[in-house]
Amino acid sequence: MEGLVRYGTAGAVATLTLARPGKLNAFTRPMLKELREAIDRAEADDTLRVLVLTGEGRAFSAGQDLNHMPETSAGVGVILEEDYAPVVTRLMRHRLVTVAAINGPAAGAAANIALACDIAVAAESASLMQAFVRIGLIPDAGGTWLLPRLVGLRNAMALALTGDAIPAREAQAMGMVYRVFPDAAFAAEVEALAQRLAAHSPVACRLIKESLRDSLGNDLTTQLALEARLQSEAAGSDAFREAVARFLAKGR
Ligand code: LHQ
Repeated sequence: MEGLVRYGTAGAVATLTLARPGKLNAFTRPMLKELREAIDRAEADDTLRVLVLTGEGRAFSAGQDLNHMPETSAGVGVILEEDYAPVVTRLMRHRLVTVAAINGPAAGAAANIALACDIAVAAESASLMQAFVRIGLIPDAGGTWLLPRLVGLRNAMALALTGDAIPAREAQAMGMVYRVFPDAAFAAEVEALAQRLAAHSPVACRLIKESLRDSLGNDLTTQLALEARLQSEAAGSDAFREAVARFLAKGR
C-alpha cells in the first residue's frame, strides 16, 4: 500500500478517501489498484453497512492522471478493462450501500465512478465534468451506460459532447446528485447520511439495490415477478417482523 486511498471506519460506515491531493486525486494504476482493494476490504467486512467514497483536499478527483497515460492507444483500452472496469463493477454490485461524497471537482472517469455509487451527494462548490471530449475521448468508466439511464439521452449527449463542468445544483436538477450540502457542513452531513443509511435493514438495502439495478434490463412483467420474489424475502426478515410489531404495539 502506498497510501493513495485511505481506509477508515466509524461504526458500520467505511470511508474510502482518494488521497493524492497534490494531484487533485488524479488516478494512476497503483491508486486504482488500492481503490479496488479497499472496495473489496469493505465488501468482506461483515460489520459494515455503508461505503462512502470521497476525496482529500479540494477535489473529488480529476480522473485519469494525464501525466501517467499509457504509452500506446491500445494501452488505454487495457487500463480501462483492467483498472477502471473492476472498480465500476465492484461499486455497482457492492454488498454495502455506496455513497459518493463529491467534495469538489469530479472530472472524467472520476465523475463516472461517483455516478456508479448507489447515492451521490455533493458539496455546493463541487462540479461534475465529462471532460473526455476536451481531450478527444469518449466517456468511459461506465459513463456511456450510466449517463443515459441517470439523466436521459438528451442530457447525456449534451454532457458528453460539451464537456461542460456542471455545478452541484445543476447536477442535482439533472439527476446526477441526490442532495447538495453547504461546503462548511459537507463532512458532517455526509456522516449523518451514512449513519442513517447504516441503521436500515441490510436485507432490505440489499434487495432494494438488486431490484433497482436489475430493473434496467427487465420488462414490467419480469420486474413484477422479481418484486414479488424479493419482497417475500424482505418480509421474512427480522427487521420487517420487528418493525410491524412496533407499529402494532403503538395501538394504531
Ligand atoms: C491534472 C489533472 C489530470 C494530471 C488537473 N491529470 N494533472 C481513463 C483511462 C485512460 C485513458 C484516458 O481516459 C481515462 C478517463 C479519464 O479520466 S480522461 C479525463 C481526464 N481528466 C481530465 O481531462 C480533467 C482535467 N482537469 C481539469 O479539467 C481540471 O483540472 C479540474 C476541473 C479537475 C479542476 O480544475 P481547477 O480547479 O481549475 O484546477 P486546475 O485545472 O488549475 O488544476 C490544478 C493542477 O492539477 C494543475 O497542475 P499545476 O501544476 O498547473 O498546478 C493541473 O494540470 C493538474 N491536473 N487534472 N487529470
